[in-house]
Amino acid sequence: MKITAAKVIVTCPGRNFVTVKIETDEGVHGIGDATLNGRELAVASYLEDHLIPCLIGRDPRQSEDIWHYLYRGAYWRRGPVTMSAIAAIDTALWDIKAKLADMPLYQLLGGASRSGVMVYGHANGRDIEEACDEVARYREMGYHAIRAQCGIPGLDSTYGVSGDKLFYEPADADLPTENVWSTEHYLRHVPKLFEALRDRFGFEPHLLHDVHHRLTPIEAARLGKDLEPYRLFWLEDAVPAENQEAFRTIRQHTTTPLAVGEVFNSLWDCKTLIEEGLVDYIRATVVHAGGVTHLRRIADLAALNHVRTGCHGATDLSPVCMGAALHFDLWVPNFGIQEYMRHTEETDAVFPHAYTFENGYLYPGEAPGHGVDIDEDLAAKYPYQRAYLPVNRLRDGTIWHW
Ligand code: GCO
Ligand code: MG
Repeated sequence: MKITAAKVIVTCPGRNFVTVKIETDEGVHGIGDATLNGRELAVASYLEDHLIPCLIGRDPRQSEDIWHYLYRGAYWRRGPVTMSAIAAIDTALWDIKAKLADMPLYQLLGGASRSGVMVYGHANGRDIEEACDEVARYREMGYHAIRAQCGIPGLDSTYGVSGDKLFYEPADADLPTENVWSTEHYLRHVPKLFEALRDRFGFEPHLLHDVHHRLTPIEAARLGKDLEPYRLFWLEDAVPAENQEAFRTIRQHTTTPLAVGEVFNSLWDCKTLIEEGLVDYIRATVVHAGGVTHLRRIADLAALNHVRTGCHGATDLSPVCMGAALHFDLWVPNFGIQEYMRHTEETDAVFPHAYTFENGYLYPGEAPGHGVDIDEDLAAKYPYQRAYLPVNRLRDGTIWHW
């Protein structure tokens, strides 16, 4: 069996997505997500100019060998562009392999370890009251786990708070927009949000919060402590995580569970965090962490150290990534939770998929492969549009983490 053709499809049904489609001499094709928010064309070029020429003629069933060929063969290892490109090919190859076996991907990985995939949704409001009302709306939709963010008095805008509630989209402009940040205002306000949420909803719903890398370790330690009475499911991305050892400071001071890793692209990015038990949930996902082949290695190391998975699932991860992630989630023994930000109707139409939502759970479906395809004619109607994530500045103008 041979790979006969492979191509990259860039489409913008409301936001940009990069998809790889691999075709074979047996008529079976597979697709993989290669979207890297705000840097989409770099991955498209990496695929078209550097990886696809190496694929033609290879046996698509040798996904393990192809992964190492692309990873080690480049000499230049890791990094988000490289790993998203490898991930897309790997996802497409697993899709092909499962279709050949006439099985949903989760069966090929080892079968279902649970009946459904618990997901969390995003509730946000301009103030505490609006955020509480949004959490109520998610409860009505059936969610058992909800991430809560709210506006901070004294700041015009902040991460995670948007006008369009269901389809929050941070990559919002042709050139980066600028937000203003104050750690002091934020640290004073966030505990009040969770106090109000627990007062209104009790301790039954899982509540999560994303700091989006904005604190220093000692500030994060203080926030974790302040939030302990409200029993968060997790506190996410408390500090930028290039320096894994920095989490030791946070860990020494608080029992609030910690999640990290949506920007990680390899096992090496989280090795110390996992081996020292410095976090509770690892957020790496299929598209940015080298595909199913590499993500399962991360999950296996995590399992040895009591760390569970919590795959990133924002709208910039396409339905193709979501489909593959759900098969992974249904199988992975140390599953924690899956993020689920809904895609727009336009996006869902371009990517017909087998997965479904019911009562707070997603189900990957029983279609052979990962269950997601691309309507190429429809995709062609939405040309690429440059879009950037915002940048963040302190009130004196200093560039800060976003
Ligand atoms: C999340 C993330 C996203 C990111 C986005 C960047 O937890 O869902 O932080 O909102 O900002 O995916 O591309
Ligand atoms: Mg996040």
